[in-house]
Amino acid sequence: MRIVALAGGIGGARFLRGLKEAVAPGDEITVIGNTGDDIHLFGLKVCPDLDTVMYTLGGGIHEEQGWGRADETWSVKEEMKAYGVGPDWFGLGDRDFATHIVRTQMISAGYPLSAVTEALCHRWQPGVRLIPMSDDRVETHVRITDEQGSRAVHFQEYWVRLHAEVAAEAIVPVGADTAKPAPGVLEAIAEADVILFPPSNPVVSVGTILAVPGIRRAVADAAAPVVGLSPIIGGAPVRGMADKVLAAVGVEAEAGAVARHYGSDLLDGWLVDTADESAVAAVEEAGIRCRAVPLLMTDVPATAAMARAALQLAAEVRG
Ligand code: FO1
Repeated sequence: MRIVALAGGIGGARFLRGLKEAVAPGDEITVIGNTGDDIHLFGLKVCPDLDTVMYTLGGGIHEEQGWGRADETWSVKEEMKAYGVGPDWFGLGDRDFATHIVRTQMISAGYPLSAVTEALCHRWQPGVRLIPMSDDRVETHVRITDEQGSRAVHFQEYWVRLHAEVAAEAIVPVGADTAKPAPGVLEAIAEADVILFPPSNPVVSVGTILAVPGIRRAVADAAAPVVGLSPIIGGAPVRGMADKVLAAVGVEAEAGAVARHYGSDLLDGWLVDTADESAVAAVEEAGIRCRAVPLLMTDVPATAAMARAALQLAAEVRG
């Protein structure tokens, strides 16, 4: 079976670890990774969501953080600070720097991001095919108003330095409108037997992938059933601050509202947590098959059970 997942960062990567446990030998998983979180720092291109998937599935992730490497040291970061060269609010560790140096070196040599990602994955062997949503530069910016007035800040500054504490007035994936799907993205979607939306951020992760011209249409037209898993449980995001960016696009932080935000033209099925059983009827009325199952990714077996539930719902939808 060919499975395609549109994944963001921490939630997406953790789900994929369970999906790998749940699938049968011979099943192939293709991950279309969000690159809107990318940031250029110290002359290096950092791809947080691609790296989180690669490190999580490759065994190098810092488990508690969900991002960055395990067993990190911070000498380079400390030396940059000693030179007074910022920003110092984004935690790049020494091991992680090596990934960004290799990536930037290959891009400078003319390799597209998709080829660079494939090369980095040769080392990590994530057990999935990881393709960036586009080889073109897309960087999500957030419009805010604070004591410095109304301005746009890079998503990472909004997320990491500002802790999403100020209201997001608009979320803009800069460059998305002229970006092209990376080689293999549209083909993977067209050939998929199942398409999954993991419990990633529906606005800045899955939403950004869908904003690349051609991808939303490809998913909507795909023969494969499309099943998503709610990143919102009991009216709040499990992790991260998805509710902050949902508000920016006028979507209530509620399991059923996220399904309706994606819409029945995209989604055939939607899993909500058992705490949100009451949302099932409204999602079904919106034309999306809905089931309530435990969605807390407490460990790999729990996540594998979620993934099996999603694959089961896809089979039901396919009929
Ligand atoms: N998240 C934080 O909350 N603080 C950090 O200092 C931080 C550094 C960082 C470095 C590399 C990387 O790949 C991810 C990093 N993240 C950090 C997470 C990142 O902001 C998020 O994972 C995604 O962009 C949102 O899913």
